[in-house]
Amino acid sequence: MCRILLYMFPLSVPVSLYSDCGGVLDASKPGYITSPGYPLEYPPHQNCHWVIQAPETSQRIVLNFNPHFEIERLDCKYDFIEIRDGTSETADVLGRHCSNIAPPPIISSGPLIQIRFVSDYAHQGAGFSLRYEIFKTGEEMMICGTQRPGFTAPQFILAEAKWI
Ligand SMILES: [Ca+2]
Repeated sequence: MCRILLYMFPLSVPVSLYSDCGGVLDASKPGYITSPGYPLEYPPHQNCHWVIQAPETSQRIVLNFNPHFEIERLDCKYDFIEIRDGTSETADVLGRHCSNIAPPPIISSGPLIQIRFVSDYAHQGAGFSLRYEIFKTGEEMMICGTQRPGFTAPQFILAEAKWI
């Protein structure tokens, strides 16, 4: 079957249709993963597999999904995105998603996370887009700190003092 297809579709077939999904990614710089063709309809018969890796064992990875999310529903049986907490095939499932509601942020417990995207032969959607980066526990606290009125008041006085 494969051989026949190769003969029928010589080298002019866009390679990206078959090879632009999956890979090993380094989380030391934030990046994006999308389903093939996003935000256009993903092709049928996809089986993409990504592994995202943080440089240090103490680090964790966070995935943030674009709200524009559309994967064939029906119990996430035929098309789905699945996230696992590690690289093994039996690693804990952090989420398996479909339909048009983007998952909330997903955080790994360690430095490795794997993502699978599967589609069957019929009924596609826009797919998904997610941003991956190293999870920083201090970030939320810093944001809260700068928003507190107690912090802005002294800064304001200092700024005025400079002008005088
Ligand atoms: Ca489908």
